[in-house]
Amino acid sequence: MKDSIVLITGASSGIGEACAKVFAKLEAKLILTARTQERLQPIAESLDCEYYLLPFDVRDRAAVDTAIESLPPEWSDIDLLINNAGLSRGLDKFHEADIQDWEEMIDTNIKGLLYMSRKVVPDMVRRGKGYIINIGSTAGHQTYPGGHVYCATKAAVKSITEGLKQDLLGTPIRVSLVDPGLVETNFSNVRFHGDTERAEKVYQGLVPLTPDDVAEVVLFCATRPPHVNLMDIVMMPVDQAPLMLFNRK
Ligand code: 8X3
Repeated sequence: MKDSIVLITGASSGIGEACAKVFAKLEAKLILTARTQERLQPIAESLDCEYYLLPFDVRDRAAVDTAIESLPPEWSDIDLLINNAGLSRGLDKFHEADIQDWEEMIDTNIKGLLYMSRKVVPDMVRRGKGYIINIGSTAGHQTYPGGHVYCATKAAVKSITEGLKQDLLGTPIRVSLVDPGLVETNFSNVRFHGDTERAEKVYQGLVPLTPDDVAEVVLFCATRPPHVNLMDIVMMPVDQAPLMLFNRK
């Protein structure tokens, strides 16, 4: 990975931040993106590697285009795009859910990932070099009560990943999906709009994955030989099994 240019969306916390750390250890050159520079700066300063900070909102298509176009030539040949930016909002029944929550999840998890990929992948194809790793979720494989739209966005990420792989067949570009289950980050806190007590309950009585666990798998994908394409890695804590509902109340 030394000197490879790795762009990570949502790099200011959780899985994105953990990815930055593991790729920095291998001396990759990191383009870290998130909505605000202030949250990226301290993370970047803790890394022992070259970095470039690119604050923008993946939900804003024009901002995505401008940000990528603004990269200086020495940073513009992106070797690995990690589409990590994503969130969940709400766990209410479908007929009681806040439509604004839906908009935010669809705009970030689906449209943001599409804008980023559509902007970055053509150049990878032109150069005959590149790799896209999307962060999905076990929620893309199973819908749980109150999960309707969040699960749908992650199912969309799975479909988009497969579609991209289909359409890149015949090129050396690789595409992978990493689907984590319960990972203890601020994910649930964001989902419950800052209700920390409720968020903590999600992980009570079990040992969840850590962001580092997921980042190690992303790194494993990225360090396979060039002819190996890991398509979809579903990972969960030992304390989780498919179709378990947990404390999602
Ligand atoms: C995160 C996993 O099960 O909390 O995407 O939705 S879950």
